[in-house]
Amino acid sequence: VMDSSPTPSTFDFKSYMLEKAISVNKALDASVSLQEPVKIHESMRYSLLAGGKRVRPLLSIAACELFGGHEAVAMPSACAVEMIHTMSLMHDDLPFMDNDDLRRGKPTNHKVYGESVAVLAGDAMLALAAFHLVATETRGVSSDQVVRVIVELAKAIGAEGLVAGQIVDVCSEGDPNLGLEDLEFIHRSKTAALLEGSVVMGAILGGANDEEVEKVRKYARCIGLLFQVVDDILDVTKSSKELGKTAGKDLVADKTTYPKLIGIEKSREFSDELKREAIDQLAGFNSDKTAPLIAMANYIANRDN
Ligand code: GRG
Repeated sequence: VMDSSPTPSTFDFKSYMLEKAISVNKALDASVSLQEPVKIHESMRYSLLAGGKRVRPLLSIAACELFGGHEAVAMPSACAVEMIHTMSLMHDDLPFMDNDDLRRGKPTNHKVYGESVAVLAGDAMLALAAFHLVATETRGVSSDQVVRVIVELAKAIGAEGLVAGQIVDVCSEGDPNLGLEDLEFIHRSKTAALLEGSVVMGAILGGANDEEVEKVRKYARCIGLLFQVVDDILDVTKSSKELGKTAGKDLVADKTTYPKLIGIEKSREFSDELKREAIDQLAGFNSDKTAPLIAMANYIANRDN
């Protein structure tokens, strides 16, 4: 009997990622139409469809599939997490935040549409994400599950999540006394919280019980921090020119990073440890179905840009 389910040794992660990204892009394209007022919808579509690796939606879908849920069940919440991610980048790029001219290889939203539109398009996308979560109910998911999913996303976005990370980051810019604990708080909030939300939302929609949810939550927290530690290591190992930031902005010099605080060797050890801890969480599950999440941990650990 032919078995098409993935096993870690034969699993083709590249094809899996590509295939899922295509379905996510299709769903995102359908989620915002060019209706009136055209300007805001154009601006939303510009950033939402500008590319990006679609890591968060993919994590949601993979976590849902781990517990036997179908891709279609996780798709609305997968779109919602990508909307939140995109709007956070749009706001982060604004001149009074991180002031970036380029994002995903294209001019940033405010460079094309202006600052007011970029703020409002981000706000509208936040609201649109909520609509998509509720749309999940039409796909055979109970209202209890939907409520739990909404709570997860709200926690990941707000002053305990993305916003917490951003405010501490903004307020500590250039602070030479920023320590390891502060840095970890910023990373856990700015990056890990939404990755955690993405995985947990997918797991809930797939029918995971509380114990299972907590296991994948731990997996997600580890890969979230891993993502940032690897990012910090790459900051050191690749030239600042490649970072595509505003010319003249001194990026590497005044930024607190893991290598700066604990050195490159210890940073690499820490990232190995986080990867191992992430994969350990998946040990008790059906090994055929954990392949995408294991591959994702490896991908995040080994990426080179
Ligand atoms: C969320 C209400 C609300 C407000 C936004 C501005 C802000 C608050 C938060 C900023 C958060 C931020 C910039 C986090 C960094 C996230 C991160 C790791 C980005 C890179 O993610 P990738 O590599 O990017 O997945 P692509 O482009 O592939 O999607």
